[in-house]
Amino acid sequence: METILSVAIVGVGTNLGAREAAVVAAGHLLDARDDIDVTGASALHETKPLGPPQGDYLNAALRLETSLSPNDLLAVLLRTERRLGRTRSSDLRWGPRSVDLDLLWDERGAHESTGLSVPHPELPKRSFALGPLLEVAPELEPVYAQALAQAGGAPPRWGRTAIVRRDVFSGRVDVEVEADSMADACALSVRSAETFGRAWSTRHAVLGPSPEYFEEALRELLRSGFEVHCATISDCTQSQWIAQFHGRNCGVRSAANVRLQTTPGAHRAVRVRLSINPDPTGGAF
Ligand code: A4P
Ligand code: MG
Repeated sequence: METILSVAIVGVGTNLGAREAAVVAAGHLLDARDDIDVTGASALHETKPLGPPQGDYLNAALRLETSLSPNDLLAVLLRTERRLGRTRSSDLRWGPRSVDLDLLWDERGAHESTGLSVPHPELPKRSFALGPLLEVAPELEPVYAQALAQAGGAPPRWGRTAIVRRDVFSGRVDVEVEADSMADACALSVRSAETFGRAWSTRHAVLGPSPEYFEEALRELLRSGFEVHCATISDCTQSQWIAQFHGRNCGVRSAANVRLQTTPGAHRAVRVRLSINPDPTGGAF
């Protein structure tokens, strides 16, 4: 029997802990499921909190194709929040949260049941939800563009710049980034190394809380014949990280040097320098 897939738009909001890593990880965890394909992700937007005084949020939207019913999709979203270590610093309404996944819109139309209202009832009032939503679902402009204008327009895009250098002769890649937390910095640095575009498959490694584990896991993969050019931190509690690596089994073992150097950066920031040197004889770092 043919599976019917429906488009759903999920809003992601986070203002505690490793904010960027939480958004990226939410996308990866959802996409890893057989019954969900993540087909689009908006830019990240930094937004002022709605609700009691608290830190600024990062907001984004994900476009999904799913065979799940809206209720089953909501259950997956709530489970994914828990897997990402959702914590609340208080029980305040609209208080701070490490990750919040809301079902903003579903192509099957309005849906009301116990514990679920779609479209999200607050959507038309919130620029932090509407801006990202229209980026991944431009076909909804006729419905929501006016509401977005009334809510103050799309919030500013947020992004950290990564400095990526690649030596074409040796293949060595150096990435320097600065981010709010170690997990964010690692996620961003390895994601930037990936922009050199190679094919990947997936592997997982469970890591400890310190960056040395991350470095060692990457080195292991390269030794076993995987070219690793993307890694995401899919669980970033302080005691444990689960990293997801994407790479390609190139069949050629390489004893590549991987080095992750971390130093305190500017206000609230960690600076990470990731170096991947595919030729172990190509000189020391
Ligand atoms: N629920 C009903 N409909 C939905 C839906 N369409 N999507 C129920 C997701 N959940 C839905 O949510 C409470 C319950 O809402 C869920 O169990 C589900 O059954 P929650 O995430 O446990 O609690 P919450 O998020 O604190 O409550 P609420 O009212 O959903 O808050 P919102 O609307 O998610 O707002 N400021 C900025 N700048 N950016 C933000 O992202 N987010 C919030 C939270 C406040 N301020 C913000 C942001
Ligand atoms: Mg919510």
